[in-house]
Amino acid sequence: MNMNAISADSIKEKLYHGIRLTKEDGLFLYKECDFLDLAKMAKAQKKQLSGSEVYFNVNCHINLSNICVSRCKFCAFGRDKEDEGAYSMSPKEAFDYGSAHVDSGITEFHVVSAMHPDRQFSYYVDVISRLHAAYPHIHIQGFTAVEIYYFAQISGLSVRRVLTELKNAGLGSLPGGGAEILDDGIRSGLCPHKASSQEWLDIHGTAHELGMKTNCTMLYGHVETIENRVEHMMLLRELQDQTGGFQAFIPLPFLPENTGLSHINRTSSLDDLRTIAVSRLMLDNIEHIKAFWIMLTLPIAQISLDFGADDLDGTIVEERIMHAANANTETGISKNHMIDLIKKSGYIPCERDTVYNILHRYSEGIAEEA
Ligand code: V47
Repeated sequence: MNMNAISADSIKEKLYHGIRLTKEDGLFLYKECDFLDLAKMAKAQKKQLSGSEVYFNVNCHINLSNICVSRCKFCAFGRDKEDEGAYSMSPKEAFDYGSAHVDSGITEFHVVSAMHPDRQFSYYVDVISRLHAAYPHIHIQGFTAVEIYYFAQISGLSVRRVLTELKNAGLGSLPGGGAEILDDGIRSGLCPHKASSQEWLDIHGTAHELGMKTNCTMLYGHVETIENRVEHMMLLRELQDQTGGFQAFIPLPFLPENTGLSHINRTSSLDDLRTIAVSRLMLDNIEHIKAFWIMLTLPIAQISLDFGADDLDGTIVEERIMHAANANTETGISKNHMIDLIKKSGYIPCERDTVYNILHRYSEGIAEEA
């Protein structure tokens, strides 16, 4: 008998003793592990980290523009300037859009744009400054690392300086987008004009050094292999060992409709749930795994809470990037709907702010664990 063979039992044993899983363990979990064994292990890890709590926030996405010079193959959102449906908000329009949603109790503006051909870096600083000056109590999470990289290119400033100026204007943290798959072979086919894998990682490392928390994502279900996915997780884990600045990992299933890869089938729900569970087990140093319901759909996001996820993102108000690729979900849901979904899964809904301070625990009617 091969004593070194990987099995669900050998992985359980490692988890029990707090031993870090290897790349080979990750490949086993993806390719061979029984689905329900995997779910059990991931749920146990989730319970150890966050008990019965499941987090969400009340946020408003502001997508400043869809005019983009990058035109990544996986994206249905980007347009050329002269294309039908191309838009770009002025700083005032962005401010008015955000302001219109302030009374609904949001605690976060989630500001993401595109690599716009003409906007100067000062435009982005202006947008953040206006929102922050008027609503200093609302956290602004904004600009993926690829946007930060682009701002450095168009301004001639260093990444550190770009981040510092945005932080001084009121930017609180960075979202996790733009990571796609951290493999330059894959990136050269998928998004050749964007920051490389190392540049993406370095920008997050710099943000962490500047005291800004960030999230990280993985876009999966296109041309990558399972090996690419596990290696992607290990690169994130490595950076997190050094900086501790990642708050949450968000696996994003690729939505092929209206993209340059529309011949690819949408991921299966089994793959989505397996990816959530594997990430919970591999990313032992990232506290939260977010099930982004906009792409997973609400029912799968709800089930993912038993596969290791502990966060359902936000109420969102109006999401545009995924809906350009026919996400087949609402563009936003109410807070009560979010609370109800989490409660019906047997978990305690906890409204959080962007950096995971708990604002309200909705524990009525839910049994607390001893
Ligand atoms: O980087 C674009 C992805 C990301 C498609 O940090 C697509 O909390 C699937 O980063 N199918 C942007 N995915 C969104 C993002 C994000 C979303 C939610 C929460 C957070 C967070 C961050 O969306 C892009 C890309 O990976 N994306 N097009 C598509 N067709």
